[in-house]
Parts: sequence; structure tokens; C-alpha cells
Amino acid sequence: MKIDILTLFPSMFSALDDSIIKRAKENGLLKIKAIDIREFSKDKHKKCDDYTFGGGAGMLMMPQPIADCMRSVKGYKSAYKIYLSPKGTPLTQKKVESLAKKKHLILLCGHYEGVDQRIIDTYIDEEISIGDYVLTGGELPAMVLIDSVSRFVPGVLGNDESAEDESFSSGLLEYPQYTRPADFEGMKVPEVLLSGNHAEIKKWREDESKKLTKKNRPDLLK
Ligand code: 4FV
Repeated sequence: MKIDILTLFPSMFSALDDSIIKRAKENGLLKIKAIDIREFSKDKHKKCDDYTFGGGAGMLMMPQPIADCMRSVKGYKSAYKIYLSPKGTPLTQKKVESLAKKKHLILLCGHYEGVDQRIIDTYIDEEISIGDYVLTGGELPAMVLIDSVSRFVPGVLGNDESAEDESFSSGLLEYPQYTRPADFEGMKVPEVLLSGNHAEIKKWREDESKKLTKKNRPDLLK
């Protein structure tokens, strides 16, 4: 999968240069590139933001640097172009799995109050939000999207890591999990998990998932 990121802060994406994503980049499974929008500003001072028409607090990212940056990306017309914004559709595991089937994603990261609407109307296929709160920029949401989508790109997760049987894969929250030692500071692992009785274990896990989902995410049960 090819992922191009349009951002005013390309250095933030060094956070992806570790662990699973780093390995996937080295194996050529992921081609991730952060492109500095400011390099495309035609303003003599490389200005990329300006006041909003109609007044109102805050600045907005100007259309020209973003448009030229977008058009500089090879194959931008056929890529699936996403703007990370609190006004977008929620990023869910279902959405993540559908995005993981795309060959080429372009992610636009906003700053200040956001970007000029004409960029969204002209280039963006979908606005996506990672949650109902306001951040200082779209970079962290872009990294959240890249990390979650990468897990579904074949070969990115080794066989000891699995995207199956986890929270949301069954529409429920995942059951509690334990590893050695069976007795940690007097706290014991539930007997059923040591029983080897897979039917019993499966039942216990389903019950625990339902219980936890009812407690933390009753909306998922509806
Ligand atoms: C956001 C979110 C988010 C809004 C103003 C960037 C900020 C600034 N993006 N999910 N929540 N973006 O808060 O995706 O431009």
C-alpha cells in the first residue's frame, strides 16, 4: 500500500519509524511518504495560512500550497484522498478494513481552523474523524489511521500478531486476557483458562465480552 501524507509538519511522522510499521516499510509492504505543503507555497515568505472570509477567530490553511502539493503526488487522481477532520465520518474498525483494501491513500492534515473548503470540494473523497474532540492538527489522526489500516495489509502483522478475534472484530469488546505466571502476587488467573476445556473457555470469553461491552460500550450492543 502507498500512503502519501500532505502536512506542514512532516517530521512528526518519524513516530512511524519503529516496530511493526518500520518493519513493514523495510519489507516494502508500506510505502509511506510525508510531503511538506509549505514547499509548494508561492508566497515569498512561504505563508500557508490566512484570515477567514466573513471574520471569526483563527487562521485557515490557504488553497494554493495544498492544491499544488496534491497535484505533485504521482497518481493523485486515482488515489483515495482523505482529509482528517472532526467534521468527518467516524474512523471505525469496519472503515479501517475497507480502507486497507485501497492501493493508494493520500492523507491531508489540517492545522489552525482547518483548510479552505474549495480544497475539500475539489480533491477530497472522504473526511474522516478519529473522535469527537478537537486536536491542534491532523497529523496524529493521520498516524492513527495509518497504524490501524496497516494491521490489515497482508504480511504487516507477523503470525504472532493477529488482527482476528480482537475488539470490534466480533462487534464486541475483547475478553480479559492473562499470561504467565498463573499466580502473580497472589492474583490468580481464572481457573477456566487453565482447564484446557476449549468449549468452557470459549463460553467464558463470550460472557466476559458481553459483560464488558454492556458496561463500557452499550451502544455496540444495539
Ligand atoms: C481531528 C479529529 C481534529 C481540527 C482543527 C486539526 C483538528 C485542526 N481530525 N479527527 N478529531 N483535527 O481534531 O480528525 O485543523
